[in-house]
Amino acid sequence: MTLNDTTRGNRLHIGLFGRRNAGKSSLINALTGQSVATVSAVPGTTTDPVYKAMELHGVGPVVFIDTAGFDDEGELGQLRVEKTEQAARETDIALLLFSGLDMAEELKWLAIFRRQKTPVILVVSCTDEREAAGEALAKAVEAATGVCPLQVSAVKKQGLEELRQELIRVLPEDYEQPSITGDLCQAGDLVLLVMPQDIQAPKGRLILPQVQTLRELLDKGCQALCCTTDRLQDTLARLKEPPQLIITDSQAFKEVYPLKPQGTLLTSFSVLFAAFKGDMDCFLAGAEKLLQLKESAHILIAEACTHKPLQEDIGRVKLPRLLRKKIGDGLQIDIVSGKDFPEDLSGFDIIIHCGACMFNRKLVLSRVKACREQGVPMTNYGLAIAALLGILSRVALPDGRKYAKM
Ligand SMILES: Nc1nc2c(ncn2[C@@H]2O[C@H](COP(=O)(O)OP(=O)(O)OP(=O)(O)O)[C@@H](O)[C@H]2O)c(=O)[nH]1
Ligand code: SF4
Ligand SMILES: [Mg+2]
Repeated sequence: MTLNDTTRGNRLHIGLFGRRNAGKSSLINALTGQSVATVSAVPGTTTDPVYKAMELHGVGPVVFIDTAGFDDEGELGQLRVEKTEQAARETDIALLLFSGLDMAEELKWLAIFRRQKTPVILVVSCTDEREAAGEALAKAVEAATGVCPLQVSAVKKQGLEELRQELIRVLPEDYEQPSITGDLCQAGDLVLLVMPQDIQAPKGRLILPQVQTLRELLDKGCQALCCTTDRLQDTLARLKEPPQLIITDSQAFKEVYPLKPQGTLLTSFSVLFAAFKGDMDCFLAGAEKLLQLKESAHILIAEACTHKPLQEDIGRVKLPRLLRKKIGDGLQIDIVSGKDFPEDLSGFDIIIHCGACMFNRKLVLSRVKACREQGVPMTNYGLAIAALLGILSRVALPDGRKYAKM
């Protein structure tokens, strides 16, 4: 990605849901003005979710998610429905397509979206084909749901502007992306980023949390200075005044903390992402719980990246090593990556999540909700590492938060 791109994780996710052949892919193509999704009269054309990022006038950077029909059948069909369910968890606004008078499935999904407080726009699709039948279906949908659906034809490009207006109308109020660095720095502040360029950072590139933070600092009017861990001492010595804030990779907390000038705040990329992508209160409480775990505990590490495990990988090697060192060798540690996340969390004593820069906030919050409902604590890499190193109370948290022993 370039510094100009909005990463997928920071875009409004608009998911399209409906039966096979409801016209989901055709509607995405009509909305984006491009042929991004395969359309055919054969039911079950779309299998895995398809993502299409674009700039939607009046809404901003969005990503449309085309999904497999939720009425898919058979063993493979069931797997596709599971992927559609996953897509629903990251959907900020759902477009629910009604394509027939038997609407039991659609009503079931409407109830799911309403339960997870996802705004839903009801759409009667292919109205050009049905003409009068489209009217009748719209009336039936209104009678069953209490909401008047939009009537849309992807082929004739009718109803698209009304749909865009409706998307603007239902935009979640709290959708405004929170800031990454919050009140920890302001325009004119010097911020030092400590970024160890180890094997995890792909050659020639910076990892996403670093890029996103750097971009925000530039937008804020801060002066951003970067160095690797081994250059930190030298970099600080060259400065006339200490920086307002040091943001380090959590893995380097131990080396950076003793070098931090007095009065300079210290935090890490993934501590910042705990608030940006997740729920800081939940993650702080989770970090506290982590310190109370016994050696017999069962821990789940969830990493959003699906890259092949690397030698000194944080989620697979460094964090488990630190956990075992601080809590005990007997710890049972499982690791999941990407969108995989168990529905049943009851066997785990804690979930430790990565910064989730690749995910949108909605998806992380759906995991937080699942943990809360099942009474399993959850924290993230940065807070977990700070807690295990005993420096959590000295790490700066955004937006006036203080770590208070809970
Ligand atoms: N007349 C008319 N036909 C449409 C319209 N939208 C889609 N179709 C047709 O309906 C069929 C299914 O369209 P798709 O867009 O592939 O439907 P889908 O919901 O993505 O289907 P799956 O991927 O199988 O779940 C195709 O033959 C389309 O040409 C529309 O607005 N009007
Ligand atoms: S592991 Fe998580 S925080 Fe790190 S780059 Fe991947 S998605 Fe982002
Ligand atoms: Mg399709």
